[in-house]
Amino acid sequence: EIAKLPKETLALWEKYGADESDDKESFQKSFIRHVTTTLARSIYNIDNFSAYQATAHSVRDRLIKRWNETQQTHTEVDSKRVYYLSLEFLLGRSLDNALLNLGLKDNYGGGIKELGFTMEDVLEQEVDAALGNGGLGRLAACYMDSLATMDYPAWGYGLRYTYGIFQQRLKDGYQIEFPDYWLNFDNPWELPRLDVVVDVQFCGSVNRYTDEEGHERYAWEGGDTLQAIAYDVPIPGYGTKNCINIRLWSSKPKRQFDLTRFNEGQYEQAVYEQMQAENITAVLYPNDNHMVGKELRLKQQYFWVAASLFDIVRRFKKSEKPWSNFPLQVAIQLNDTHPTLAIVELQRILVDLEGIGWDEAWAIVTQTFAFTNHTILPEAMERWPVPMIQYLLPRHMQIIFDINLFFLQKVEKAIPNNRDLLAKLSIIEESTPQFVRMAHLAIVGSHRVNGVAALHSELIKQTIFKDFIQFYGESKFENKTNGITPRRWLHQANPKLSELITETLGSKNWLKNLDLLKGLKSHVNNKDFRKRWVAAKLSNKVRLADYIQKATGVTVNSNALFDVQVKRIHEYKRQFMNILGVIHRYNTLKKMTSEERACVVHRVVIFGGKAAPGYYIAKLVIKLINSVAEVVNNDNSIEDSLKVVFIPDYNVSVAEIIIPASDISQHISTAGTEASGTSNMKFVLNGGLILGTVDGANIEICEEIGDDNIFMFGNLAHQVDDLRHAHRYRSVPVDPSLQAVINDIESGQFGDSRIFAPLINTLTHGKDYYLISDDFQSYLDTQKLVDESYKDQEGWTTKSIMCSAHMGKFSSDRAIQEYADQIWEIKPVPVMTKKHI
Ligand code: GL7
Repeated sequence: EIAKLPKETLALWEKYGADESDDKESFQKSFIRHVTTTLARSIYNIDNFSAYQATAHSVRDRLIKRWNETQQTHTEVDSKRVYYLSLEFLLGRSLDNALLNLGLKDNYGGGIKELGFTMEDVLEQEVDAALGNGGLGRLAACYMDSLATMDYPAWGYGLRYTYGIFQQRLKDGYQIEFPDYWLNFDNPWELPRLDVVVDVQFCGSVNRYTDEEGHERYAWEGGDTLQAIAYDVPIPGYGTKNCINIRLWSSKPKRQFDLTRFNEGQYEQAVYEQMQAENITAVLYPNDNHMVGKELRLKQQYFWVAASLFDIVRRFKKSEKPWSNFPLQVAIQLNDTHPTLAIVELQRILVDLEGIGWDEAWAIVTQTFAFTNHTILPEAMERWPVPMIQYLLPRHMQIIFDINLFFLQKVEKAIPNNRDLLAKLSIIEESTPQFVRMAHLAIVGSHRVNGVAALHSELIKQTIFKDFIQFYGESKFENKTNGITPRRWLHQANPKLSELITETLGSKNWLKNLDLLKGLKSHVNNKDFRKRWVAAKLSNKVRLADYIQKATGVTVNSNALFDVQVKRIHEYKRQFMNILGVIHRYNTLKKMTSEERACVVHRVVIFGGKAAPGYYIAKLVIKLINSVAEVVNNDNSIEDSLKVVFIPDYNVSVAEIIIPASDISQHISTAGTEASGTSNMKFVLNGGLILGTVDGANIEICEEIGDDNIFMFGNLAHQVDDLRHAHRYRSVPVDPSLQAVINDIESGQFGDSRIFAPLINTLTHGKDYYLISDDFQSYLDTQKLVDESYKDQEGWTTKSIMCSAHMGKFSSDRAIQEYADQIWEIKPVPVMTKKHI
């Protein structure tokens, strides 16, 4: 109640309100203040890590100011907001990004130097926020950057895992996992909101009763109650005051002490329950494109969804608008099926708690939600056993059955007498036990469903969601091709190239309008520009070579062709095919004379990526890569013409070093399996070429940059089924080059071949599900083409420039604009600068 405060009080607030300026001296003052007060240190005992902390706190102060102004503006304007529900936000480091987005980098860089540190050393101290597995989690982070940059009123909702994705180390060439206890030191990038607490209920029972008006109602009672505590992560936009919020929930027991138990001497039991409650947000599940049906994961999903919806509904109710306005004020995007229970939860809130009739409530729900599908792999489809949901969320299970009943009644009415269709569309899979198909629930409960690249969006209509088209028609299903933020993935990760682009185009506007990159085309023949383009790439390669030396002990030559495949290790992504190709190359080199070898392009083949801890075959691929590297790197007879490295613990920060240094990167999934891929976009934006299959976003990248500038190979998606069928009649691979490589492995060239037998087995006896044999010759041929092209360094440079110049489409700003206009129907809300009251 500001209005009721005395004038003098208001004047004080105005006078002393936080005035954090952005100049060098203000930074230095705040740095020293944080060293001495926040950290309780002095000039005598401050190391790089404390310098990082003090810098981070200084930036945090400025972020909070913008964050406050943004939230106040949004409350005041009260226009429609979008809520992005994602179980993963793979943010990486924050300091450099915040400095660049806030425009503080130069002043702070100069300021910190005078204080006796270098910005580079300070930035290196930060640990990644690794609350995600791979592409899906990083996409959420890029989208938040774009939402902030484009002034959209948006919130992210996720979980504050105590342990992010595991750290990967190598022992004897095998992956071993270590816990990622990232909150070991204080985390300056979150604002604990210990006052924002939401009760979340589990188990209990459902009781029917009749209300005063004689309506039949249901009450969910009893069971356990946990608490969700909010931690807010400010996300600053680039070149704007807008600073949006990701709210991450952490679980806590409802009572600190169960006093009765305590008095009864059941101290251990009381503490145990407390631990159980904290368990829920303890760890991120480390699976990428693979569902593991653990009860704890389902609990995570509901805990997160319940807390988030309570928060969203509470915010809406403050405005005192009628419920029918809810979809005009609120858009909720479901990042994959993980938050699908939100659909059920909102229906429950409206019907059970707000007393709204079922149909009216359901109309509100379906107009509010939209759903993004990120994969067609069958093993990734979420299905939960009905008994498990019944036990944890008894009222939700009833509501799901009702949603299904009313949905199937509509289908029956529209397409009568088609029991087969009903079974196929049903949200319930009629197995023993029954399962809930989360994708079906997400489709039925949303007004829009989208895939993440053109091919993928077509394929979902033809395969996994085919039967829904019969009922809904095509218009509910659409495409939103993924994008990446050019701020982090070019400006921040590749400062030399960013500077060259800015100088060449005459302004930094391209960072907010990536289509402007096409202005580079008219400079493609400019000698000085080309020279600097090549120099930037070389210096990035030197930086990566240093990193490789430190991380693996292997020395690589920065003048060699850097050939990169970094991504989660998965059979469908075919790192196996890559290393089989490397073996082929190695044995070809060995057969050459010294003179012949003098003519070949030297290569450094770089791998990186984590395998899910339970994914045995993927882990064997890592072992094979390391076994091959061991032999190749120590074979002097091939004279440095080939090196193989596996960079451990691939994460966002490591990606920022690798991506700008790549000459060619491999995106070689079996056609039709990679929904989009997003690292492909990052490589090309940085002037790296792609060796890829006709899959995911590779296809659209090819359309934009032209097929002269990309190396595509392999069978097409529509051929995959027939090829798989044909495998059934053969016992060994059909491709002779592949068979030769298998023979090399089996001869023991890379150590005890028995280790690799299970891996080789995936190729033989009618399997080879991912079509390595079918694509192998085409892969080798295209690799040859890469070598030939690289020999023409001038031609290569032209390709490299043309690649970057045509990447405008793949900015996440474009993607977010499409979501905002076509799905969410939200408008930008520029931040009004406020006084401090
Ligand atoms: C993924 C897809 O595999 C990937 O191709 C896509 O780029 C990404 C973002 O849309 O989503 N789907 C998925 O389940 N994971 C992905 O990375 C884990």
